[in-house]
Amino acid sequence: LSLLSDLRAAIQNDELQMWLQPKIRLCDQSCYGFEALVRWQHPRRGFISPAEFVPFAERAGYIHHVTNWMLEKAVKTLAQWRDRYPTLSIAVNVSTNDLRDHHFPDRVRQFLHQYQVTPNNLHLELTESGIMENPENAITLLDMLRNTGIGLSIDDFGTGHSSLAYLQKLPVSELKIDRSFVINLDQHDATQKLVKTIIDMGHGLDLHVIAEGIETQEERTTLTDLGCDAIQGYFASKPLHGSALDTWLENLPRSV
Ligand code: G
Ligand code: G
Ligand code: MN
Ligand code: NA
Repeated sequence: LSLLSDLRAAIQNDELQMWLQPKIRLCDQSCYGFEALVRWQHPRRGFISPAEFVPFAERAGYIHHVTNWMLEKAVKTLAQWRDRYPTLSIAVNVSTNDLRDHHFPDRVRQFLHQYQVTPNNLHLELTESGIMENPENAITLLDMLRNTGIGLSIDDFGTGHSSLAYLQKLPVSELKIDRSFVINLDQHDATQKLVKTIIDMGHGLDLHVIAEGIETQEERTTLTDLGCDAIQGYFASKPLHGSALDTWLENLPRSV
């Protein structure tokens, strides 16, 4: 319970941070956007991992406050980037609980309007397991979001028991292959075949396919050979914040 009041205070006092991890195209190694990852620097307890407090906030019915905070931060950042980096996207992780709220698409639209940000610069990541908990409801909400022009990604793909029938109906634009398939991919022939099948299926559905958690050159080379579109992971860059993020952005070519 005290963690909940601390989280409330953290949101009020801006103790949360948005870290950004680059998403890199494999065709030319260019950066097209970032995934936003929440971090909590607690004044007494120190760093608290989202792996700990996100599930807690979900159970406490409080996750929408975290999502709202991240959405506003992401949209504010996109507004700051408008002139210098007009094509970069930021993808915010959305909880299954957020999808139960039918006002969610309106809240997202309000932020975009408030900060005058183009919808296609904002992406939302939804986990495969979250979508499949209530696919009919998810499709209704995702249709509303997609009609606004926001990009939608299926996160942690391959771990959430997708029905292929639903996959075809989901108005998503990107599929993110879960990190578990990528670990030492270069050394595992059977996993390579599986990943190739996922990539081909994604392309068959006109989806952009990105693999997450790439840590080595060998994993990147294998994914390039398998036809994957993009990667995210420590090999390209850890999540960035503050001056490290500024430096990364300054080193981008101007016309990305
Ligand atoms: O960033 P890290 O790997 O520590 O994140 C751990 C877990 O927390 C991951 O499953 C990640 O998807 C999730 N996570 C990180 N940031 C957010 C966020 O802003 N919202 C939600 N709902 N989950 C997040
Ligand atoms: O569940 P989700 O896919 O959103 O989780 C993203 C999390 O994975 C982030 O918290 C991020 O810190 C972490 N992450 C990002 N890249 C790598 C990587 O290359 N290796 C590992 N082990 N974790 C990563
Ligand atoms: Mn994610
Ligand atoms: Na992810």
